[in-house]
Amino acid sequence: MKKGVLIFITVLFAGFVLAQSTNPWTTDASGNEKSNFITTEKIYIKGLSICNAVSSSVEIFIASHKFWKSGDALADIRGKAQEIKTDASSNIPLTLLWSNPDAGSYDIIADCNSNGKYDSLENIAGLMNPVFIVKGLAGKGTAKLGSNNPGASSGAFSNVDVMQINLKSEGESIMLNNIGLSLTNNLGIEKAGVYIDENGNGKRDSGEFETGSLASPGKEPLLNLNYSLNGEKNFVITLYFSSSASGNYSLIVNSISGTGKNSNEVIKFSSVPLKSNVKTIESGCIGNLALAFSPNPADSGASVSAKFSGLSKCSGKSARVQMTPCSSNNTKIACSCILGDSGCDCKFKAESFSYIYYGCIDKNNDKDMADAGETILTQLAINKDNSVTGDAVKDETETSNSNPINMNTLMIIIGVSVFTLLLVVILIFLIIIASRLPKAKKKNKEESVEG
Ligand SMILES: [Ca+2]
Ligand SMILES: [Ca+2]
Ligand SMILES: [Ca+2]
Repeated sequence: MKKGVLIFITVLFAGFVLAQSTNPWTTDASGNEKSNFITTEKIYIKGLSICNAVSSSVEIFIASHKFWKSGDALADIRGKAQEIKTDASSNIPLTLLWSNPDAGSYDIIADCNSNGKYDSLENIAGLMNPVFIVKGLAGKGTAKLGSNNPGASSGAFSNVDVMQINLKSEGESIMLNNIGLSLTNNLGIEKAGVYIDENGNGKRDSGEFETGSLASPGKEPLLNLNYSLNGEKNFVITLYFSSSASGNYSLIVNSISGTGKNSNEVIKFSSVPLKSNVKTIESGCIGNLALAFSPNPADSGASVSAKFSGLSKCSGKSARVQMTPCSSNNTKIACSCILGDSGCDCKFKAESFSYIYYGCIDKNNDKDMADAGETILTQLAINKDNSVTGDAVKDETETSNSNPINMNTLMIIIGVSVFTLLLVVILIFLIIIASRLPKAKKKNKEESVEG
């Protein structure tokens, strides 16, 4: 091939006289112009009056599409430029250009003067658009229930991990777009969420992020996701319930959709629908009892408001503030109230000393106040100026020291008193017996003498 000064046939002129959109242009194996390929297709090239009529061959570069400037270095995406023999009229006959193309957008540059650089007018490709595009083959997405998919269960839950799904992308990364669900019952569901189950245990743990959610979902909600799936990953679908929720809840995953990162194709995951187990939500009392006093600290003898909170589904239940432990039989109740939807308030008179009070409720109706969330300890401090004992009580041990006589102490006192009384009675009884004994002996003697 001749090097040096060459006279170029201008791109514009060649493009104008040709039916093809670029010169040279890409084709299929039969020589039909084609500019969109997939990675499994072979790409061919044809051209007309390339560079000039003098040269018998031309160096063709394939490079990623860009806006070329004169002097830009040429590097072929295939590793090496391709020298193609031209015919007597400098036409490029139908020639195989790339047999195993990579996905991307490309330009074709004929390096007419063989200097390894792009020179003005050499770029026979279109300026703004790539000469040809290669798309990756659309990947594959498969879904299945996770190996730690939650089983059926029941309880007064406020939220439940209902399903673990295992998603897998093959061929390319898939940007997850959405999950289509069917809820057997959506009454009382406040939110549906999808979490990345990093440790694969089928539960939503702290630090496992939400990748999609929907408030107040209907019966057929579509949950939008935002996650790039590359390989295999577990996800947990969680339902959140309001205090009015009760009954059986389950869901069906009807569709999972994403977009292929290379192919840009919509990918529908196979192996759906997937069905969850049934979760039974009991309309019980849930949450942990919280108790706050106002004012706190208070003046000695002041009216103090006790506010219960932290519970849901507990309407109608009685909560109380007492000075003795919730589990003790001898309750000394400061005040009590009936819970509404968001708690309840009651008032009592502050003692003259700081004190740690017990907040008590029987959430599960088992006649004790010893279950989780049924007891709370809250201190009411007394302002120093009005305080009899001064410092606030620090803990329960100290509390018992500064509290008034409790029932146990009273019982001990009564016990000791009864015991003492009994001893006195026995002593008196013994004295009487002892004083009558000599007389009886004397009488017996007299009777035996008479006999
Ligand atoms: Ca050149
Ligand atoms: Ca987890
Ligand atoms: Ca209980």
